[in-house]
Amino acid sequence: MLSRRNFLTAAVGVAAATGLAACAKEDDGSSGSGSGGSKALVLGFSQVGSESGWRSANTDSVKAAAKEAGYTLKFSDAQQKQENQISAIRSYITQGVDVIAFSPVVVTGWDAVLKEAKAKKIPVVLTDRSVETSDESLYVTLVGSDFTEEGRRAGKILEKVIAKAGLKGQVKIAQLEGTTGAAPAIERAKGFKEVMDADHADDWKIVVSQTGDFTRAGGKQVMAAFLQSNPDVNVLFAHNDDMAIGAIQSIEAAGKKPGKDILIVSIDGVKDGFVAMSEGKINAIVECNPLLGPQLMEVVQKVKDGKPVERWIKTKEGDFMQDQAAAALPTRKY
Ligand code: GYE
Repeated sequence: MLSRRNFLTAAVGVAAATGLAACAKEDDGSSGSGSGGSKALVLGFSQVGSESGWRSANTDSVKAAAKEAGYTLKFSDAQQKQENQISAIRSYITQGVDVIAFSPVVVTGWDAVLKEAKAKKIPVVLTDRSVETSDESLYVTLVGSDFTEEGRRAGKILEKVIAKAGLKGQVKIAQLEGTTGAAPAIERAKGFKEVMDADHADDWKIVVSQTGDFTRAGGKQVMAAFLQSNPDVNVLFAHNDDMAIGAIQSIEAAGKKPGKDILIVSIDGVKDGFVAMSEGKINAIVECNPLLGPQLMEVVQKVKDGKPVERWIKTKEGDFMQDQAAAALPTRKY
């Protein structure tokens, strides 16, 4: 099972690497004033990519919070490729940063590079997404959401959406999955299926399911294909808002009304998702908060100082139905 299920409090034996300070620490402009003359903490951060509105908000939050904390941030965008993340992490190891944080694009395949970090005593903090590893000591903590719970919440809110729309008879669901092998794709599908298996074995069915890679273009293209192969779908469950927004374009192009002919539930709660919801095109959104920067910086400092941190620091989030969209829109921060 995914190691993120482990709630153990980990005592962090860190005290990273005084001897590593020899490396060049060029300031990339994102460090702030820091605490009076003492050397700024150097954080290497490997981001997944820039695939979605969620990701842009997350990147902005990380950069702003690092600056606010006075850290020197070395940031790289992996363009959704694991090999790019691995080389970014390797380069942070070579540079001898104080702490490495990253949001793993997929769950598997990290042990080798994480062992290299451990050998150099550089602590690793996961943010947003989890990894599967046989060695729990390879990372200190995960700062991020409970995606399985988000999937369950999507299932539960779909019950409300169906009741509200008065949809009777067989519920034929199209699922747009996130990036194949990514924690949020695996776990959101799992949580949603749990609700389906427990309470809707007879009346709900996922008739078609495929990845749209968390992007608008992916959502649009895959939904167009779904509508060809399964023109009778009446519900779309999209693992993020961007894919739902892409799918809406294909639904409209097929002469159908999103939010009416096809009921839509998605996850994230980015501004454009709320706009689509206030226009009646998305029926409900399960929030997944990307503003992890401040929490991450706090944890990074503790880890650097060798203080204990929880094994999984969860994000708090809510659910929104369509009738709340217009009122909530001006207050959305991302
Ligand atoms: O839901 C999606 C993004 O990992 C929680 O990644 C994140 C997901 C988010 O691309 O929009």
